[in-house]
Amino acid sequence: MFEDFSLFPDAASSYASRVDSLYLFLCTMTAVASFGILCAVVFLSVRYRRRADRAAEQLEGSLPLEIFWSAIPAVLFVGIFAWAAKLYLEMYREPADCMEFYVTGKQWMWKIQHPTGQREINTLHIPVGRPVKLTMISEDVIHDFYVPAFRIKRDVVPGLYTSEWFEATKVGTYHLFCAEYCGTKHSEMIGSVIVMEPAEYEAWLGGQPASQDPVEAGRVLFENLRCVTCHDAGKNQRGPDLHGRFGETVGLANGTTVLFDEAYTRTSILEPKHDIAVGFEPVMPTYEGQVTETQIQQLIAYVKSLATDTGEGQQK
Ligand code: HEC
Ligand SMILES: [Cu+2]
Repeated sequence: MFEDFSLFPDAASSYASRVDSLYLFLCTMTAVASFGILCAVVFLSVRYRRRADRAAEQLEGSLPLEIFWSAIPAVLFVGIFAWAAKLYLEMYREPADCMEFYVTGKQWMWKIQHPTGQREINTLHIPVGRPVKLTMISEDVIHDFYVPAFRIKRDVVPGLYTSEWFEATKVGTYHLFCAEYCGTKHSEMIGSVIVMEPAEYEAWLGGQPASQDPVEAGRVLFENLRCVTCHDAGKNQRGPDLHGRFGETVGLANGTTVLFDEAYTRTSILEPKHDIAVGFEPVMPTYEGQVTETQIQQLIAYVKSLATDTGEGQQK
C-alpha cells in the first residue's frame, strides 16, 4: 500500500496492511474532526464577534442535538475498539502450524535458534509464506524484538517467555531493532530478517554448519544434569513421568492446576519448590545458575518432544 512512501516501512507480513488500515483510519478520523473543529472556531468567532448592537443570548440545550453528538462518537469509538480487538487477538493467537524459533536477547545482541537447530546472531532467515512463532527470553535486561515491516513488536523479558508470530509475505531483507532502551549499545542492537523462497531457505539451512538439534541437545542435557535419575519413566521413580505431558493440565499439591507449557517447565527447572506436582515430594533440586537460557530452551524442547512420545521401549 505504501511501497513508494518512505514514511511507512515495507508491509511484508500477513497482517501488516490491516494494521496500516486501522492506523490510517484513526489518522483520517482525527484529521477530519480537527479540521471540522478548526472551521467551526473560525466561523463562530467571526459570526459572533463582539458587537455593540448585539448582546449574548443564553441557549438552554437541545435533546436531539445532545443525542446526535453522543451517539456518533460512541458508535465510532466502539467500532474502533471492536476492529482493533479483533486484530489484536489475531496477532496474539498463533496458528497451530507455526515454525518455532527461539530468541534470546542479551546486551547487545539477538541469539536465534531455528527449529532444526541452526543458530545465528542478529540475523533471522525465514521462508516466505509460513507462519513463524518466536519464543523469546532475555538473559539480562528488558529488550524488545521489533520488525517494523512485519508490524510486530514485543518485549523480551528476563525470566519470562514472551512470544510473537507473523507470516512474511514478501521476499526481502528487513530491519530488526531492539525497541527497549537496554544500555550503552542499545542502538547497536540491530539486525535483519531475511525472507527467502522456501527452497532457498532449505538450501540456506543445508549450508549452515550442522548444529545439534535442540531436542537432541536437550536429551543429552537431561542425562548429564541427572534429570533422568528421577524422571526415567520407570517404576519407583521419584519424579513424575514426563512423557505425553507437555500441553496437558497438571494438578498441584496446593489444589490448583497449571498448564504444562514452556513457562511451567522453566519454573520447574529453576524453582522446583514453586509448583509441586500432586503426589510427589518436593525433592527436585534447583538448577538455578547451572543452566543457561539456551540450555533451558533445549531442555524444554526435549520435554516437549516427549509429549508425542509414549515412552514405550525407551530405556536410556
Ligand atoms: C532428585 C530428583 C529429581 C531430579 C534430579 C530432577 N527432578 Fe524434576 N521433578 C522431581 C520431582 C519429585 C518432581 C515433582 C514435584 C515438583 O513439582 O517439584 C519434579 C517435577 C518436574 C517437572 C514438572 C513435572 C510435572 O509433572 O509437574 C519438570 C518439567 C521437571 N521436573 C523437569 C526436570 C528436569 C529438566 C530436570 C533436570 C534438569 C529435573 N527435573 C531433575 C524430581 C527430580
Ligand atoms: Cu536491547
